[in-house]
Amino acid sequence: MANFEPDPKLKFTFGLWTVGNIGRDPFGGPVRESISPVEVCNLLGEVGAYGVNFHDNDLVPIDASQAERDRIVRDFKKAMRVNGLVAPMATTNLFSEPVFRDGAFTSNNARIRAYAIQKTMRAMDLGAECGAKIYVFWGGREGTESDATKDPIESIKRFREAINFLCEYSLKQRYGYRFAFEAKPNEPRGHMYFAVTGSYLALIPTLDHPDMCGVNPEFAHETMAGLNFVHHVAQALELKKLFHVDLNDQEMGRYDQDFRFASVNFKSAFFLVKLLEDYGYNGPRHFDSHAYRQSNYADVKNFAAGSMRNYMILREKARRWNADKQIQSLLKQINVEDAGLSKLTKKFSPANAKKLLAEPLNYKKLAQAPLLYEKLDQLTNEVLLGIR
Ligand SMILES: [Mn+2]
Repeated sequence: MANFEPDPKLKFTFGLWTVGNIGRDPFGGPVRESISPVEVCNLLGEVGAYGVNFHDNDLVPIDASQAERDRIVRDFKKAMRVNGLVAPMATTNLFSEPVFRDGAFTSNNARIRAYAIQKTMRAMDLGAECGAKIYVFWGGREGTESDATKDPIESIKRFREAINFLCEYSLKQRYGYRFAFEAKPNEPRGHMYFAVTGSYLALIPTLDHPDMCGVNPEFAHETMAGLNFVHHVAQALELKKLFHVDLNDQEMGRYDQDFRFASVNFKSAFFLVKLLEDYGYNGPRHFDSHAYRQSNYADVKNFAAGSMRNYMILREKARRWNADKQIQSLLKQINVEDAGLSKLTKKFSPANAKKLLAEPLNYKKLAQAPLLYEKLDQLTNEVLLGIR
């Protein structure tokens, strides 16, 4: 029996706002007492997490004095040390305060845009002080309800300008940050800018420092829009832009549920874990999710432990899938190789094009190659369902 204890090499992290979530929703107030950052660290230490992430104001209240700030940071760093935690990622809250109700970097007000950049610089200082090397940008309020209110082209330019400024700030301060952009399709604004991971992958090459910028895709986000999350992560991985990943779960087409990882979509979660493991993803695996509103803090621990345990179980399933002789033989049969033709199509040249045009490729004969996909998928299910 495999050991499904959390493996520190997999860098399982939780945000302060995840296990510290007090269960507020648009229709009801908190159902759990709020707990301090130190108490969150103690909880994460107990369940064997690797690290803890935070927004600036999860840790330091927005109106805290310098002395309060310093005391909070000192206590937090001590709690991390005591519990064997690190803080690999930090981010900015650019969405809770009324000032950001029409966006931060894309606000129509130049003063609010400047304030958003200023707030982010301070939050980057705080993150660096706690050891963070990844800086996440989720454009919480970057969007519109009516496109009468903002020029979408101007919004892209404003966002780019802010990121370019902040890249320079990180470089000047020698923080060594890598920026990770997080897309979300349809919440909380009526129409969100940069709605999917691919939107950011297209933006990055247009920035002044594309090398220090990547993405932080979140399982629930592409899934709530009915899209295939695994494919989005694959595109980021293939471009070497997967700097961070947010693991949770979500029923398609519903509200932002942020469920425990792999609690709903076992099969997609399996293919995601298999992708990350097969291609040696080495960044933090962050659970951006929270316990059910019915849970007390004892159950919040079950939520956190279950998130990591599900990943460990799916990693074992992926190993089993890769080692399965029947699955491997089917894969071999499906992937038809032809060294001569592959040499021709690898790179265009007039000679290769001429040879390729002369090849007697018959579409009727080619269509006869068997594709036993029902078999392969059934075997996959049997691995997942625990009978193989
Ligand atoms: Mn997230």
